Amino acid sequence: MSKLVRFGVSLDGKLLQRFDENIRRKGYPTRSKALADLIYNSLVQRDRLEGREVVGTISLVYDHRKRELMSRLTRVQHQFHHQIISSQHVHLDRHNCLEIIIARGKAAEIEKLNSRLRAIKGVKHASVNIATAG
Ligand code: NI
Repeated sequence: MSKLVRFGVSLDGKLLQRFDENIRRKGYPTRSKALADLIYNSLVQRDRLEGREVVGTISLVYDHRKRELMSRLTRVQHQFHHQIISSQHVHLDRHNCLEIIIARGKAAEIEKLNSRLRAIKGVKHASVNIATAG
């Protein structure tokens, strides 16, 4: 962590009001923390466009009884074996499973992996979270 720098921001009053409401809803302790997150996320977004190396997690929820779902999931993951570092499987209840996949590589590739997994019939939820190390 580098040192904190203070700077002034001029903002439309209405916009600031909406920003503050949003901060309250999301439970941020301060405006500074919320602003830092916004800036960070927009930079991550830019890195994504620049095709830099990132790490990401993909969360999936599915019903394991769905026909061929397990073999399809495995097939897609093997196609992305260069990107996938690790995965964890949790049996949520009698039929539903949660799978967390950790991947590293170009953001576009990780997004593509997520899309391919999401497209498999029987996958109820799929979300991707991208982060950079620097
Ligand atoms: Ni399971």
